[in-house]
Amino acid sequence: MITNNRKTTDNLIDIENGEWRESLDYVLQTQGEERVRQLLRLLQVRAQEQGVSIPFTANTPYINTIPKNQQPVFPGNREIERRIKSIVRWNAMAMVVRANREKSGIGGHISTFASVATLWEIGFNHFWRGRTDEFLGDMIYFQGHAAPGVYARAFLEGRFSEQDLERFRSELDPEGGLSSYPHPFLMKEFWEFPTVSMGLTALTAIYQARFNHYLVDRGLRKSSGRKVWAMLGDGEMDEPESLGAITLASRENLHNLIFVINCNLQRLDGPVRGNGKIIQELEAAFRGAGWNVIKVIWGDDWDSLLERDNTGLLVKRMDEVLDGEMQHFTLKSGAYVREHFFGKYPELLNRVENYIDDQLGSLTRGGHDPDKVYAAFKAAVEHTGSPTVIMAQTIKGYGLGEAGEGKNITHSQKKLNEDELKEFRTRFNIPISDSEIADAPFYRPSDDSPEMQYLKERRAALGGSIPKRFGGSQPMACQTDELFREYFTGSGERELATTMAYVHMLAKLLRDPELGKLIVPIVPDEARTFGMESLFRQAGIYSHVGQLYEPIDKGSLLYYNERKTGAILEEGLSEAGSMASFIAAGTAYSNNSVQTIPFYTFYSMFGFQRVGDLIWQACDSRARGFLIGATAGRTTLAGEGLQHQDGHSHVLAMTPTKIKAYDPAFAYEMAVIVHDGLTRMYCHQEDLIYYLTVTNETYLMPPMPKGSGVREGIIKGMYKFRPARIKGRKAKAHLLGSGAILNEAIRAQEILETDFGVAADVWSVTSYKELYQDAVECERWNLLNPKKRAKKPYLSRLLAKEKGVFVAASDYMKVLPASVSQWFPGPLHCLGTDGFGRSDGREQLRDFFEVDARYIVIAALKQLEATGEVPSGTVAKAIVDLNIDAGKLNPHID
Ligand SMILES: Cc1ncc(C[n+]2csc(CCOP(=O)(O)OP(=O)(O)O)c2C)c(N)n1
Ligand SMILES: [Mg+2]
Repeated sequence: MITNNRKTTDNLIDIENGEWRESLDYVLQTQGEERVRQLLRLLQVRAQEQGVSIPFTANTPYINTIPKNQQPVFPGNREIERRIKSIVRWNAMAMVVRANREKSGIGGHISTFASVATLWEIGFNHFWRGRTDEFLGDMIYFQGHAAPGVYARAFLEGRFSEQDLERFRSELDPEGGLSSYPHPFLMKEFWEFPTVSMGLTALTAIYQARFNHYLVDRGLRKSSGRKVWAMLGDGEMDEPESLGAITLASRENLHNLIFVINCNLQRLDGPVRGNGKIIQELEAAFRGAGWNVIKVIWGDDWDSLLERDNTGLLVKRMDEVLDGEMQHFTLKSGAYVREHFFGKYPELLNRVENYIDDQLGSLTRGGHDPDKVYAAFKAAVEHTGSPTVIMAQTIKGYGLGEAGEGKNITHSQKKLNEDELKEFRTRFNIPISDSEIADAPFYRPSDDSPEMQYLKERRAALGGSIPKRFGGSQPMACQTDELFREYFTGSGERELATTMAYVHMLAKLLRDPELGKLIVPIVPDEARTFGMESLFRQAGIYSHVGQLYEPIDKGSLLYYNERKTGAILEEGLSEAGSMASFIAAGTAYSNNSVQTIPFYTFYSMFGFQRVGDLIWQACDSRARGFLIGATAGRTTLAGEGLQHQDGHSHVLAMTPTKIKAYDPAFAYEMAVIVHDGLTRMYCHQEDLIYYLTVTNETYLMPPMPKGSGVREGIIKGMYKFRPARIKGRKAKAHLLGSGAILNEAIRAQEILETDFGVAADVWSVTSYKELYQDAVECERWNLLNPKKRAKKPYLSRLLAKEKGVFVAASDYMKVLPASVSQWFPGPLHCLGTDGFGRSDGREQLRDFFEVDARYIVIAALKQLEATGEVPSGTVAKAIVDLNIDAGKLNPHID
């Protein structure tokens, strides 16, 4: 009886469900989509009014966003495109296999491109436009470790020879090789965007798309409809940077941006979400953030099953199947799919009773179906008002069969044995005979073959081959130092910090009729800290929509002024986003044919150590521009303590070779350096990045000392700032200071001369990195050219005639001066700020880190005592006289 009652209830529910569904179908057919949305919204509101809470879900069912009946007709020749794709697949695989035969362990990836080939081929044949005289081209960020697929296509297009492919990952071959991943630094005419540090692609692509709008809004480029495509991996989306800026993309209505996430459900070690569904998780995140989401999950052969799914049971099964289970459905037989996928519900099992096992075993994924992918790409390029993300389900290692298709080991598979090569060849129908197969030869059809004709015709129609990196835009005329002269004369009676001088200089450059329009000031919510708010009004804060509200401080001179033509990229609290903007602006000379000049000003602590990988990427991108680490110096930034006081960014700046790092003390030094940067980067077109630290300690800015070597010394890293005032003494010390600590060296000079009768020269060291690089260059040259006259490092030449002892003090770690100690003519004592910062005053900090004038004095006396130039006991006495606590905390360990 109970069973019968339940059955009746179930029946009624089924009937009711059917009626609601039919009503919806009817409304859709008669009144369209918008009316359906209205009604659903109405019901949702009504339910809420009655206290029925509807659980939030940003997910749509686990089916394709574009149903079969809305798919456009595929405009290409499916058969020829499949042939081309198969050949690209073969060559991409063969180049990795052969590279690893040649050099075991050289690496490379087969399975990623195998999964993404259809997505890319649809892009290459139908969507991705190259650069022409009229159009700058679309910007495609290729998933980095699928690079063999791009090389293989370039080979078919005749851009690379067989020998080139043989030299994949043999870059040091005398003929040059193909780099492992996309590196503009290594292949500057080919790759445009370095993409292989996971997470940075999504971030940089978003800011690139925004920067393209910025250029148009500032009047530097015409709107052209170019798109930014980021081809991403599903595992890669776990990097915080991947999702970290997606709300910016929707907020800024970046409909010029398209993400394509290759959802092969696997990463390196195993499934991305074995216990869940990565596509659904990402869908919720992107929809929540306001993106247009297009899911391409199932291939064509599922359509008829879905069309007959009147009860929604198939969709329910699709919704519940886990990604970890999907791997089984790839690897195992059709019988397994029948039993475990459809077999969960008897009704579903019935629906496939007319299917043979082979059909069920080969039910395709959306990302391998050209029609579905084409439909998604077309919808994405036509979409307006928001960015689009396409999530395409694919199979990792597609086509590798036993060698790794869908297996957890597939990411690292680099070798195929003869049988596996044969299987691959047969599956993709590549005309290579059994007798040749063992060599995994490359294959290119003849030029007059239908495949080659088609491929060339398609690329010609889309503006030529991609990727292609362009060298640059018109060099800027070399600047005289006219703009900078006012800084050479000193600040008179006015105390200034180098940050203030820098902001003054930036404001001046922004006002310059030639330079001003090219300068891109970037700042992450720290402009007021650096005293940059005067630029708000002068240059404006960029906002695509202008300012829709009246700013609260409108009445003030320095009000928060947002405008469409604003120059300042105020990125909010995102150092990573700011760096991404820096890269976009710093590569505009190549990627946008306009030579913009970024000045990215940030809290120096949150530069190299926070976004070091992006700085590395900027160098690989061949970006040019100025990085300004403000409120720098472990002891100069008082009060802020351990997490803010930077005493090591100059050490980190040693790592990327293309960074020129300076720690200027005075406004004139900064002026000389900025002038040099403008000249070398924008007039001589050198791919460099200038890093300058500036501080907030105010003091009098002296005029530039006279003498021919000063300017050269500033650029090369060191010059004599103030010679000893007492002459003819035996005891001689050289005090080297940098940044604000130069003032301590000047005070130490005074003490040494007045209290100890020791003559002391003061030197300003603007860049230990420059000194170091020059010296190691000379050493290297001397090593390799034993018969030629030895070169002398700048540092050795500068100090050749100097006698005495040397003390170097800076606000950075001791390793910085220690890196050049071997080129000093006498003993060098390094003082520096190793250790964690403290919140306290400048004076206390300099005592704590042992970098103030007193420590410079005792370090000099110590060495002079050792050489007998001051009487023994001098240091001990000085420690007492100068009130130094020898038992104090040790900054290195405490
Ligand atoms: C920051 C970073 N960490 C680690 C790696 C090494 N790595 C390269 S590819 C990869 C897995 C990528 O998986 P997924 O994004 O899903 O790409 P798929 O190969 O599956 O398409 C890893 C861990 C890297 N390149 N960058
Ligand atoms: Mg993956």
